[in-house]
Amino acid sequence: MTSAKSKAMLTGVFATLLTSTALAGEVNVICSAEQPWCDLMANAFEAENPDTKVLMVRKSTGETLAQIRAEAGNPKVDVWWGGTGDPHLIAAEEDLTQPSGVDTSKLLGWAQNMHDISDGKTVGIYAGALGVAYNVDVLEDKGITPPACWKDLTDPSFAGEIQVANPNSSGTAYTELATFVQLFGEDEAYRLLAEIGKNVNSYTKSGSAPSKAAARGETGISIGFMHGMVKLASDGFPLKIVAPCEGTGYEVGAVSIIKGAKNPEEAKKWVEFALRADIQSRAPETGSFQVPSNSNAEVAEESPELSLIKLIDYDFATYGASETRKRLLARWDKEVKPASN
Ligand code: S7P
Repeated sequence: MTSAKSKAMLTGVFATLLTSTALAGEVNVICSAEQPWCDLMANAFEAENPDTKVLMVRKSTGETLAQIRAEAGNPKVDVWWGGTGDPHLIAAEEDLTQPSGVDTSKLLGWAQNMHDISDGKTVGIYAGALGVAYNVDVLEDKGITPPACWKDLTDPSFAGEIQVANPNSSGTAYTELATFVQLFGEDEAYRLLAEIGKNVNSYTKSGSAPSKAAARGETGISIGFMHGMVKLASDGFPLKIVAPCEGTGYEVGAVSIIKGAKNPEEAKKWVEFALRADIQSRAPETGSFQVPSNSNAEVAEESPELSLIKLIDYDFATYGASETRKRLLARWDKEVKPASN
């Protein structure tokens, strides 16, 4: 082969490589839902958008907030999908996310509310109520009476039996902390949480871990979202779910586009995709039984019926404010964490 000819061929190969790199889009997503749902979303998005590669990692909500704070100015992430709404609202307030410009007219009121209070920087994708689960076999074997109320969890009969996540890393546990403050007032909330802390065997990083541990019988009781507990019970684990007698808080899971996202078009496409009724209706395929935010999406039979649960009027504007979270977490670190054994 002459050098001119081989040079021409190389140029051709090189040009093809360059063109294909330039054509292929990508979207970097942090997923704060459960892994199977994250995987379904990534695969379904790629199937519809064959030119776009989804690069996804799964992280808890508090961890994600810490990452996007650290990367502000040079974001590596385009979209944050899933996870409890308060940290999404905090990211919006701290100017870490940007308005998506999506149509929210098909969404239920609680999902639009997230959009309204964040100036369009986040939007609700699902809702779920907080509750308590217990392993029937574990409590029966130990002769422990199951709890019915939040306050019951302070009872010494539950010593070493309760597992819950750490609200610094977990959105689920932050929802619990904010729920206690709204139900009982701040000082009483911390007193109760410290009392419960004496019965806690572990503060986990992820919010779904305690109920998985309770399902396996590694702990008697867990605090978490009821939809996660329902999934484990429907898988056959001996879990019973309690809607605490005092009432309970709930999450509005959210999606946000990171400010300065390197792939803004793909990011917006992702948000539109995530809000679609047909896409939200697929969550139960992965055992995700949150209530979907699109009014035309199918609600799984297994999804806890929120209207039958005594829900508090969760104040997202207050508990999704940066200053509130900082103050509540500092107090939790000082008064609750050290109380555990
Ligand atoms: O996907 C299940 C779920 O309960 O996990 C999310 C949660 O915020 C992420 O876990 P962390 O508590 O570890 O942050 C919820 O939004 C969602 O419903």
